[in-house]
Amino acid sequence: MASIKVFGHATTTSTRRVLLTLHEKNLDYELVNVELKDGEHKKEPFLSRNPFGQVPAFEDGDLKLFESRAITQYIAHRHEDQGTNLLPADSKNIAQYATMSIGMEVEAHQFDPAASKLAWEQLFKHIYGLTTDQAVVAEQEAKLAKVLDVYEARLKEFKYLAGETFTLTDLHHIPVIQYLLGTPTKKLFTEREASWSFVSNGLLTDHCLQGTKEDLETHLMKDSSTKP
Ligand SMILES: N[C@@H](CCC(=O)N[C@@H](CS)C(=O)NCC(=O)O)C(=O)O
Repeated sequence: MASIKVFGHATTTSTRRVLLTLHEKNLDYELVNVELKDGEHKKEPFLSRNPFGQVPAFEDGDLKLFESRAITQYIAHRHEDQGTNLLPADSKNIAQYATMSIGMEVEAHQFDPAASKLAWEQLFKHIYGLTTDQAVVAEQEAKLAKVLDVYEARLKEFKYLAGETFTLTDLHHIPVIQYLLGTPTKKLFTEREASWSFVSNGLLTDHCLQGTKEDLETHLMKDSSTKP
């Protein structure tokens, strides 16, 4: 039995952030499905894992964690010498680490709020038979475009968002970008040359969740009440 357990739902971007990290590290794990449509995340026993009632939660032996980005950092450090290195080239270099941290904060607080709302409006609402609110899409695309302009300038200078090597900063973006590429918002990436090269070459060819892509599509088709 795997000592690592992820409590979450395979369609949600936060759960996928953790699954992707485990894949990059070639680690065995068990995904314990938390059925959001039945409200399992808002009651016990899940609330004992995350009192805020959001997926994912995580267990490695006696250690219990929640917050996807804290979990990915734990995995990246704990298994630093295994699979893809997800930390700065010199993980003991505080300046390099701080640069990666800035990227992770920007993803969480600038990129993800707009990107997740766009995925919900255009992809998940569509699947659930709800109507996309185009005013929300326009508003969130304007916000996302500003973030991508910052990324574009950076990616003209560096291969990845935190420098010349792939790190957690880049990985944290992948789940929602994979969703957005199936929506008209894809244009925000394709019309920015360096960003599109980064997404289409660096992120999605080398580091996407190949192993569970089909599972994801299956889940999306059959489960019609799970928010991203
Ligand atoms: N900051 C949290 C966010 C978790 C989160 O928003 N999870 C969503 C799925 S992506 C969720 O549980 N949504 C259901 C809800 O909030 O009721 C993390 O990164 O783990």
